[in-house]
Amino acid sequence: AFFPEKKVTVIKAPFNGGQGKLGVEQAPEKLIENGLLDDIKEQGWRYEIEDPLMGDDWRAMRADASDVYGNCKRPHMVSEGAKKVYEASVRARENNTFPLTVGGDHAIGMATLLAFVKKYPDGGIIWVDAHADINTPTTTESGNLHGCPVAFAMGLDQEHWPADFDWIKQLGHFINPKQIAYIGLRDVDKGERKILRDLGITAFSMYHVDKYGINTVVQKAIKAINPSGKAPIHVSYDVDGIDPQYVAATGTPVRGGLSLREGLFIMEELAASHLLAGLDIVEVNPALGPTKTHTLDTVNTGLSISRCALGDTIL
Ligand code: HAR
Ligand code: MN
Ligand code: MN
Ligand code: MN
Repeated sequence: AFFPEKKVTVIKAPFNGGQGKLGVEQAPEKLIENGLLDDIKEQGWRYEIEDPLMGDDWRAMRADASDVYGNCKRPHMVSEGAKKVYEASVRARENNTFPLTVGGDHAIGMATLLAFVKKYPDGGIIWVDAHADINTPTTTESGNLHGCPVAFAMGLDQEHWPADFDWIKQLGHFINPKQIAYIGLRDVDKGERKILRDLGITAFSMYHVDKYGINTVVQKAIKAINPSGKAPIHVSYDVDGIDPQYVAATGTPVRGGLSLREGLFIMEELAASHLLAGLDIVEVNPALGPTKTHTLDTVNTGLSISRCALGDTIL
């Protein structure tokens, strides 16, 4: 087992700089209010909390209109947020605790992935999402950096990176295209499609989920990123991978997503494999539910993802 002490580090990442909508920064508190920590305890884990973004004036950083580089919106803010989440994630990895990072928007995924491969250079990554989040500063159409974290973690298009991200170049490690697999894709930009093809990245869209079924897709994904069958696996879970009928309170909902059960099965299966070694839960935006019920459904979906991840046994 990777976590003999059964201890979780809950990394709060109330970050909103990777996209345009306010409210996503409220998610860590909302998840905690609704029982995240009690769930962790009930499942037999101890926990500690890291709050790496505390103390900085993110509101002011967000308001700084000069923080633009080419197409990229708020590169300085995103870099600062990612750096702090990276440092907290590295600490958790050094202590051999299970990092459960709660966003915030998905821009912070670059940080959790980079910390994961620092500890486990041959680890596998599963990215559950409607989106591929592999735009580069050159390909991004929206300029929102939550659409780019995988490209930064891979070191793609470095010539065009804002200087704010020099710290990533200096780490001396990136993730490798062979070590990541996607599940749930259904809204991929043209430039992203080309990157996925050119780099031969394993990607299971909703088409594949329908064609093969979620169990086969998860097995194929694990095999692709973890040929030895022994490497740890980190999951970066964008809740918009799940259909908006269950997850309405999110910034970029896309119809035709994973059912709630398919979405939870992914985590149940990874927990059962004993390979799961870290989880991000991102893009819950409590401000965006059309009704309170929608928001609560979304928050509860996030909590269910966490419980499935930490549950050793299913019954
Ligand atoms: N591909 C689009 C872009 O780059 C949309 C990205 C939406 N991102 C997230 N993360 N919600 O998955 O802007
Ligand atoms: Mn800067
Ligand atoms: Mn998404
Ligand atoms: Mn995402």
